[in-house]
Amino acid sequence: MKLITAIVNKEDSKAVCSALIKGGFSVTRLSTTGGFLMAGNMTLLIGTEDSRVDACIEIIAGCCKQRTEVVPSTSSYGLGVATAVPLQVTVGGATVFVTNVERFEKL
Ligand code: 2BA
Repeated sequence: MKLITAIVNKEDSKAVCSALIKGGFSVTRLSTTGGFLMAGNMTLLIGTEDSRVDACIEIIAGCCKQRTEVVPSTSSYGLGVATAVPLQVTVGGATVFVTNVERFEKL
């Protein structure tokens, strides 16, 4: 068995969850915050058999888009002079980790 941890954009999370549930997967959603942009995202936990991992990732990939975010960034020119330069960052579609599950119990 595997645990799939998928960090997805908040805007995609409803569609991903619906598609995963329709595909017969069990999903837990956690509201999380990205450490770089400090913006809200959604982390999905999906426990599934090894044979269904690729199907799960395909569903996630089909629902998650890449987006460009513009974030303020400060550039320093020395002598105490600094200006705010907008920085473009490409976010997503999804960041996915697949880990082995040693033991799975429903008590
Ligand atoms: P954030 O940490 O807010 O990162 C948002 C986007 O900012 C990232 O998109 C990436 O394009 C950029 N970014 C992140 N750290 C950076 C850095 N040190 N320098 C320059 N640019 C940086 P994604 O890679 O698509 O990641 C989206 C979200 O997925 C991240 O939000 C974070 O919550 C999570 N994530 C991504 N990689 C991770 C990892 N290796 N471990 C844990 N969480 C991760």
